[in-house]
Amino acid sequence: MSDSEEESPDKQVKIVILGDGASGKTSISTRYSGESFGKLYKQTVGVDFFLKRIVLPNNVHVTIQVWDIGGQTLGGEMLDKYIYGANGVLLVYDITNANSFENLSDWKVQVEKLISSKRDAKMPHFALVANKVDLEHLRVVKPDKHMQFVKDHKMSSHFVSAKTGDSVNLCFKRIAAEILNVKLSKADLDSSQPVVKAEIVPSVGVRGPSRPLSSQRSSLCTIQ
Ligand SMILES: Nc1nc2c(ncn2[C@@H]2O[C@H](COP(=O)(O)OP(=O)(O)O)[C@@H](O)[C@H]2O)c(=O)[nH]1
Ligand SMILES: [Mg+2]
Repeated sequence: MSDSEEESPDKQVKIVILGDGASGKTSISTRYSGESFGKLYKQTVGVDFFLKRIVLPNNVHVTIQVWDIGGQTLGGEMLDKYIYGANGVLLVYDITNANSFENLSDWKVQVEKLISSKRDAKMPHFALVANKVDLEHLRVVKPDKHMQFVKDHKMSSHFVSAKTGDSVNLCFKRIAAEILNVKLSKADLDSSQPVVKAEIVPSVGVRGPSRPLSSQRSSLCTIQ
């Protein structure tokens, strides 16, 4: 399984999580960071991030950086730094809170504006993430509204529960695969099983047990 591990460096994918307060951004990232082999979570002036390694089909090794904004308001300048270099943006809403859904188009417009104002920046992959599907009985955002949004904005579509862990791994796996143009098999897509292999890699500034990640850059993880 690990025969080619030393041969090619991991691909790097930066994913940022946006959405209204209490939609479950932190819960989703905590769930994703903690599900496999412990977690390493670091707070940098209100922004939490962690790195997680997964293996996609064809032995594509990926280090995913997941960025979760802390409790602060995400102002323009802060958002700019936060989304800098992002390959993927999760727009998270709470299915029991209509406002959290309505506000997502503003989040998206803000990100698009910031990115298109930069000459060399590439538009990230956008993913619509409906969280708290365990609260189906309290749902106020109908799935067809969700699907219409996905269609209108050409996004990928995800239904998760950070509480139960339902589809959280799959969500990140699908997004990473899409960003890297890796095809997932039907079995991969159907499965809500944990990823084939995942581990948390040491954070920036901490030396890894085996090999340092050549592409770890502290500048990526510093927000002032
Ligand atoms: N039932 C349920 N509660 C959730 C879920 N995700 C988050 N919560 C709760 O929603 C609240 C806000 O979550 P949090 O992750 O802090 O939201 P954030 O402000 O977007 O980071 C907390 O009380 C969580 O326990 C979920 O999937 N199901
Ligand atoms: Mg939070």
